[in-house]
Amino acid sequence: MLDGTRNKEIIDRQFNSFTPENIFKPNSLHPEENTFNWPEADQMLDYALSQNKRFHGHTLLWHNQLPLWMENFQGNSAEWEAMLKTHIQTICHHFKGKVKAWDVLNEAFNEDGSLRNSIWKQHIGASYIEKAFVFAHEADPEAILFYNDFNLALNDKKRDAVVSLIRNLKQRNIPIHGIGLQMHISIYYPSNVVIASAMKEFYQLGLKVHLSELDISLNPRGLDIELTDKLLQKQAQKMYSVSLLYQQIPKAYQYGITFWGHSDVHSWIPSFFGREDYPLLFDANYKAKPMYCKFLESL
Ligand code: 9MR
Repeated sequence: MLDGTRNKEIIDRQFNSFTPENIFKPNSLHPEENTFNWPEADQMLDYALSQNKRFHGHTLLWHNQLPLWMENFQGNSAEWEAMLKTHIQTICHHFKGKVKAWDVLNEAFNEDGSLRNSIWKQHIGASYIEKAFVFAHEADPEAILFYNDFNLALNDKKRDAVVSLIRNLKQRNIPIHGIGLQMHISIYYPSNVVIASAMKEFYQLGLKVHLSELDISLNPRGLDIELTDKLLQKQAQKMYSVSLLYQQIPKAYQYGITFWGHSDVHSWIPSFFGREDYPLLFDANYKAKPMYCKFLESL
């Protein structure tokens, strides 16, 4: 039986920043063209703020978790752009002054470095990216705006594509302030050297670095595993190294580390990949794992 009190206690006591895993995504916040769904989102946000947490909005745009009406939207490119603007600005206006930062755009690139053929690219063209950042900035000039993606440390081609996009946006003064390096990593890879050099490449562009969506898989290949202390210690060590490397970034470029959940029982990984795994700080009984202890030790 899951202990709700303990769950709440962990959330309240152990973290200083809050990111909604799903309810700020387009299908949840904007389910029909003229309907925005605020109550659940407001409730979560108000709770987080009442506990003095920073709130990170995830995510204004993505190719997944889109509402059907948006996928089926009919119109020319000007109408698509107007729809994109309304989507972004209605949401940013609603949460203005409360959501500190937004993942404006999530996972816009393919693994080979080409731009994903999302509905936005198809109907507006590649310029949808700069438009999205400009729209968000117009609606909430104080918000810190992020591009967020996975495998940016592991995959040079994808990282190079994102770096060149960001360089281009910055040269033209498009408001982009941070990079979310999704840390869906494992005890085996990417190496610490590769993670450190990816962080450096992005902060040297003048971006705040967010180690976002962190979880450390013990079983990336989906084998039959036995959960041994040795595996848990390896995971703890990886956490320790990543945290220390992060702290070597100049303070002005540190935005924070976000875990993709707190207890193994809530992780997206086992059900999504259909494998046994234990990627988070607390076990299924909300007991702190070695990963938690080493993380604390690193701070
Ligand atoms: O953790 C999220 C899970 O509950 C959802 O079912 C899933 C839907 O695709 O999205 C998960 O979160 C994703 C995040 O929004 C973007 N990066 C990848 C994450 C894991 O899929």
